Amino acid sequence: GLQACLFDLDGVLVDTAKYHYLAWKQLANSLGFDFTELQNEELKGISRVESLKKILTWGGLDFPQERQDELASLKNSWYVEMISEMKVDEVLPGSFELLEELRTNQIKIALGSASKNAQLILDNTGLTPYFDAIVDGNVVSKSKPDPEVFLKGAEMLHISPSGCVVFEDASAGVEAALRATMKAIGIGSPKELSKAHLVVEDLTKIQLKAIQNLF
Ligand code: G16
Ligand code: MG
Repeated sequence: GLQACLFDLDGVLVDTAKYHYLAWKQLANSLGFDFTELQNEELKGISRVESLKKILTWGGLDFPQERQDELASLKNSWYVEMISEMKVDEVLPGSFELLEELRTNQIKIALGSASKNAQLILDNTGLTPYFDAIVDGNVVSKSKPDPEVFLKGAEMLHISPSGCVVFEDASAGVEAALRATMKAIGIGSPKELSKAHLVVEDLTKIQLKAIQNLF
């Protein structure tokens, strides 16, 4: 049965994608090109270095690794400035209610995010106290769809993958959950997340009963 829930951060609990987009856009503009919000969709769930590589390709540019590292940390400094202002009201609807319900029912809770800034976001939005384990971009070496981020989470909770459910908004994240042999609940469009066991619009649309029914 259900023993633990693992949450992606961006796109599931908070909407930090808009800040990533603004910061990457600022970087692209400073290099003399632009990219669309549709292209930005491809960056969701992808690590910082991989995102930069994609963006440079869109701009028809290539730089030595050293310069790429500089550009990535420049983007990150702008991004960190934006998320430093985040408050509790930026937590997506249904998040606190679901986390409370899980806690009341002794279901373990972990974070499985690609972001190296996850702790700052959790702290600023009041989410930190809900988490029994935090796995973020500082501790994983392989990006989603590799299952490492979720397998590490289950391991830290001392729970077998078969008792875990993952909440994900990115198809690479759903794939990572399936490769970890966990249940996957997609947050967003059923078309893009068709591999998930269940897809809901947002966390207001899911209750403990429905999660337990996946087992
Ligand atoms: C998030 C975002 C990605 C971002 C990645 C790394 O992942 O969806 O767009 O590139 O983290 O973020 P940072 O530059 O802060 O390390 P997730 O896994 O929480 O959806
Ligand atoms: Mg996400």
